[in-house]
Amino acid sequence: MADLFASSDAGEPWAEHLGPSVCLLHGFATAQAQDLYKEILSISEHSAYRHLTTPGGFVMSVQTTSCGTKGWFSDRDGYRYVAKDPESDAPWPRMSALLLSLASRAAAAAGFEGFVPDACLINRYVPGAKMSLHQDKNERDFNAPIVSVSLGLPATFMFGGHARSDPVKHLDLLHGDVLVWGGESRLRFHGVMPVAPGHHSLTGAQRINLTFRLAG
Ligand code: MD6
Ligand code: FE
Repeated sequence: MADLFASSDAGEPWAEHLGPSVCLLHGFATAQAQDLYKEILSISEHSAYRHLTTPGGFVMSVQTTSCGTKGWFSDRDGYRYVAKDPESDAPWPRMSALLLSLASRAAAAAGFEGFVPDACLINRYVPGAKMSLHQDKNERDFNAPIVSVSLGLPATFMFGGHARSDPVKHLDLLHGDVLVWGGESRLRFHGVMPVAPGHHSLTGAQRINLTFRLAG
């Protein structure tokens, strides 16, 4: 369980409240990281990582796959959730009990009880990959939070406001960290700065991010 008073140096998970309905759960996923990573490898063997194209025609630098009953997808026709992997026309791999329980427990630790995601977006960042500022607004119900799990190489997360031009806070997201945002912060702009070169003992030269959502 997240402990507000534990120190990060002790390697114990601890919760940091960063604003209304925004909580950074330091090290929340560290104990399960190896099992998570194994599952992610197996998911990517069924639904391969791919560079998606934005509606504007840009190829994203991150590589993406999904699991769950819905997967996030983007092409010239827009951003959306789809029940099947458009590359294989097969359903996305199922969301395992390990993934579901991690997402629900993290949401609860951040004050969002009863979160049951139906979509888990998996992003792979190699050094240089980034994600521009955006809002997550393809989901049907903005009452559910977003739960974002970081594995592997560290990244600098940008957390802005409700307008693209609002000032941005920079957060370091390390291996095992889980960031949860919802409520009045659910539609805040966010993004990821280019990942710096490096090596991580579990993932090698990659950052993996899982984002759990209720797409609806
Ligand atoms: C991340 N990803 O990869 C954060 N949002 O660390 C996102 O914020 C995100 O990858 C909406 C759609 C796709 C994404
Ligand atoms: Fe997002």
